[in-house]
Amino acid sequence: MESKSSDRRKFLKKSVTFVGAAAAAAAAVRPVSGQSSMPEMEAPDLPALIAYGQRSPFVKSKRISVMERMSPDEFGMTFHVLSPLQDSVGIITPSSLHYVSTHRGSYVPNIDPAEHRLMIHGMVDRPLIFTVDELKRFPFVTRTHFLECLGNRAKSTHKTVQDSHGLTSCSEWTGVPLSVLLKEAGVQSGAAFIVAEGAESVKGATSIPFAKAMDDCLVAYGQNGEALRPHQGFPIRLLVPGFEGMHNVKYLRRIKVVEKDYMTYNDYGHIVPDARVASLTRVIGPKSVITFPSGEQKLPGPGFYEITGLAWSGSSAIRNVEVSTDGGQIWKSAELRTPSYPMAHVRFAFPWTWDGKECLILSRCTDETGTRQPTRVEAANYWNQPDNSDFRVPGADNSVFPWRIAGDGSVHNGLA
Ligand SMILES: Nc1nc2c(c(=O)[nH]1)N[C@H]1C(S)=C(S)[C@@H](COP(=O)(O)O)O[C@H]1N2
Ligand SMILES: [Mo]
Repeated sequence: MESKSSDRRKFLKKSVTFVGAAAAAAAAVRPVSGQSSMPEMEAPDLPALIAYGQRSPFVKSKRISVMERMSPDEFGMTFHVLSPLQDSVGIITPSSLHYVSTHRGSYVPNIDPAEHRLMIHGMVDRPLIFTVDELKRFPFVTRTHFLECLGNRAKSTHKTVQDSHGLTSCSEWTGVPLSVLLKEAGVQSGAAFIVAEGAESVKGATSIPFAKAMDDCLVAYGQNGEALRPHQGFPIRLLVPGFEGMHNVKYLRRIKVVEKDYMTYNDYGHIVPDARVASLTRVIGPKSVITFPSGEQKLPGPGFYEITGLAWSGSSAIRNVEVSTDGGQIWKSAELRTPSYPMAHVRFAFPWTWDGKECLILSRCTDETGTRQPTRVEAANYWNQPDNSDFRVPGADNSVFPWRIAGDGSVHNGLA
């Protein structure tokens, strides 16, 4: 504990140095002789900025933590940090802007990878313990996948798309297929689930069906071309493509092969009397949201715009996205502007001329299994709920979300 808080102080000190450098860089802009009037960037700490690149001081996009969702639970706190989707382009979330969901407050373990181990045991012939370097010697795969927290549900009080949908992000992950490691250990017959556990105090444990563990799960050490970030589980995390965020155990240290679904710290949240709800909490989506124009942005006036946003599904790739600019009466196909990978964000765009009148814009998607994202009315009907805008969709909320564009071009939550 001693060393952790002194590490945190060191970390804080370092980030202060960087903020200082960035501020100095912004202040020190001056015209360069002989070259138009383009200002030049200068920083006292230029070697450090070269060693590990930083963005322009003019770019301000940032994550925000949600005190509202700092939910006290039986064991501590859950801390949520939202990704600024309103500023996103393409499908890769920069690692520094990836959403964060961590139990026990904002605590992030500071793990020395040389000391870290992953143990695979339980119903296996050969219990195994791997160092991180040993894991890296196995054949790797690199795949693009989204993560989404079950807490990602829109409310009428949300102002921006960061508030309403900021608990999803998408990265290119590199790691070893979990199936390779499980085969190495020799799984015994009767294995039905795995229990995965993290190294920090609350352990972030979760139970995952064995078939999923053998299908496409990864023990990931790489994110967007470099090592995982501490907030994403450095040095290794489990990646369970398409499953609710909670199953993607960070700081992964133990996998136990077991004969049934075990109750863990995380799984207790899934004890629900309604089997229909329980069955909807594991696999995410299909889901989409418009990121431009979105809440608190403003269209300068009537004319041409591209409506753009993200779509994703926990069970396959996205096949198509439709956009409505009249509150859901007419739906037209949007264009997919990036490759559509299974269990990944895809970016859609919809060329549009705004006539300057108040309107409601929405998007909905269909995945490769043919499942279409439900409107809130469809979801309300399914759950026999009154169709009011603040009805809480049980399980994962993948309902269609509206933005209202006012006559002055300002954009507002369409549920409000
Ligand atoms: N060890 C550990 N793993 C964890 C968690 C945690 O608190 N501890 N949080 C889970 C939850 S609830 C989510 S939504 C995802 C979030 O991953 P991210 O913080 O990298 O976005 O990690 C999951 N894995
Ligand atoms: Mo989560």
